[in-house]
Amino acid sequence: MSLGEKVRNALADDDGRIDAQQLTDRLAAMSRFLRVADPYLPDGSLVAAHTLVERAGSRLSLSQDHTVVALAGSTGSGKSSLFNALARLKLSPAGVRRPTTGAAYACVWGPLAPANRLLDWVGVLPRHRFIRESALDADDEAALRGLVLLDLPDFDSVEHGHRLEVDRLLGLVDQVVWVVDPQKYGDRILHNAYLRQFRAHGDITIVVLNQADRLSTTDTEVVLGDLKRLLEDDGLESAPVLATSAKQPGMLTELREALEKTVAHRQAALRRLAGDLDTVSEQLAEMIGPPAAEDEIDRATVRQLAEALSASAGAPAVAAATEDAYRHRAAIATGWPVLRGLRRLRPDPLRRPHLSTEPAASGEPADVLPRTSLPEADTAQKAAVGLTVRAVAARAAAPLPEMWAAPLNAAARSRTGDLPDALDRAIATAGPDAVRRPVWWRAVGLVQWALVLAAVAGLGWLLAGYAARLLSLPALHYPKVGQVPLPTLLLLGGVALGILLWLLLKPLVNWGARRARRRAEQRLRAAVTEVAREYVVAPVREVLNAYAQAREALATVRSE
Ligand SMILES: Nc1nc2c(ncn2[C@@H]2O[C@H](COP(=O)(O)OP(=O)(O)OP(=O)(O)O)[C@@H](O)[C@H]2O)c(=O)[nH]1
Ligand SMILES: [Mg+2]
Repeated sequence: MSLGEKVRNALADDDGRIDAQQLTDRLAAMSRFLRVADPYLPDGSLVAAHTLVERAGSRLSLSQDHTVVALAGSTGSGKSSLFNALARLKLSPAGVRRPTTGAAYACVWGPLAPANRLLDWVGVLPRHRFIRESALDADDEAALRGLVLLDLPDFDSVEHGHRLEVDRLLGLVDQVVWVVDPQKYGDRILHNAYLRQFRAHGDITIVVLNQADRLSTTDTEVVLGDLKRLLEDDGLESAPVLATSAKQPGMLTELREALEKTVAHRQAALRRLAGDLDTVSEQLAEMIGPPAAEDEIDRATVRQLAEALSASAGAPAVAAATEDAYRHRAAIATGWPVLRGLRRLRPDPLRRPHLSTEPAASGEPADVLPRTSLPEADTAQKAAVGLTVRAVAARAAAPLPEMWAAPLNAAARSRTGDLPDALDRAIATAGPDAVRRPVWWRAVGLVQWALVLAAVAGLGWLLAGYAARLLSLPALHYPKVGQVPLPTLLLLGGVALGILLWLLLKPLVNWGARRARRRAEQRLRAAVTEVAREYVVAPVREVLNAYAQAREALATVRSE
């Protein structure tokens, strides 16, 4: 079979190709997922994903014309012997001393220079790198051009460092050929610690039963059957299983063909990464659940929060003071003028020191925001705020997977330290100075004065009459209204009407005072709700937003 035929055959049965662009898009989505989820999820949970994204980035930026295939297995299974036999050169020492290979060897089919950066990244010592290309057998070896074959140390070594090196390399290579021998093919460590971990990688795994030359054909069949059964248990039923011998070149044909196919497809690197991406994204799937609700934090929860915050910030006291102040100021403006003076002696409820919005006398800069000096929240009020803040977090976390509860709670509480100041400023701005003097107050005030003037005029007139009588001057003749002399009417009518007017207006004043309180309450509630949204709900929304983005990104990673 010519090289061209071989490649065509190989490509003909190449089903399920991985599209490089699609893989890159999925990896980009994984980076996005990590970027948004990283600040909120536990450190340990994202390590595998971070490692994969970094490794994939590096591998894809390096030569995709090369396929890195590792020969892995237990000590003495014949990895180095197979490596040499495939290269048809004695490159890696094989022997009876166990373990023999301590650091990986590499053989590159084709020129070494283009593969050097890849080998630097994989981490093969420069003196352990060889090339397999000669003019003599050029055509024979041409089908393997692009193959970078690695001879790994043993994973079950008495040398601890060997296992670490094997584990590191197995994380980086594009394809693995597991080399087992007739004695140890059922090894527990091999199956549990290694093959099972590769179950997502059936498409880049080949298992060879080496040293088959030591078995009869029948025994080889029996062992192969047993090995396949074990591999099925490992979840690797799709991996090809071949019998090989490093000592008989004829027993390498199948393995060589399998490697030629791998090299021709140039798919192993992509498949490896796609398989890893599947595994990692499956693990991440438990961190993402249903979409976060549209209005994640319902009005009722926000209202409860605003109520607790209002109480803790003393908003009810301000509202009550607003009502009192309305009455106080109405009494001054519309009351019976003689009593107004007494009223004035009492302090305005909204001008009490604790509600004052004037900057303190301690020389604060003039542009500081207004603030009250209401008393600090008591323990019960603080506890109520704590509860409702946690309720906001719990409400948002309800539909989400468990691990989002902690970041949501932390977000809800992240700015609670700033809450007292913010609330105080909000109340100082929205609360006091709410009572504006209605026009009718002034009108009534004028009427009251007119009545007083009338009463005073009546009194003066009457006094003048008495004085005239005392001094035996000619008597004053008072005009009469009905039977009542006008001055008496002016005096009594002025006083009586003034008091009557004041009494009649009382319900109106009370109504106005209650309305002023309700308005103040509304304004305060709006201001406090604004603070609640900014300081508690917004940080929670930020986390929910990250969740939604992470969810969208993971969906892209998992779409195939
Ligand atoms: N008969 C026979 N002997 C083999 C075969 N492969 C390897 N051997 C022998 O098995 C012994 C171990 O071979 P190595 O190639 O050094 O084994 P290895 O897997 O590289 O061992 P480590 O480097 O220690 O991990 C050597 O004596 C080889 O000659 C084979 O296919 N058939
Ligand atoms: Mg070896």
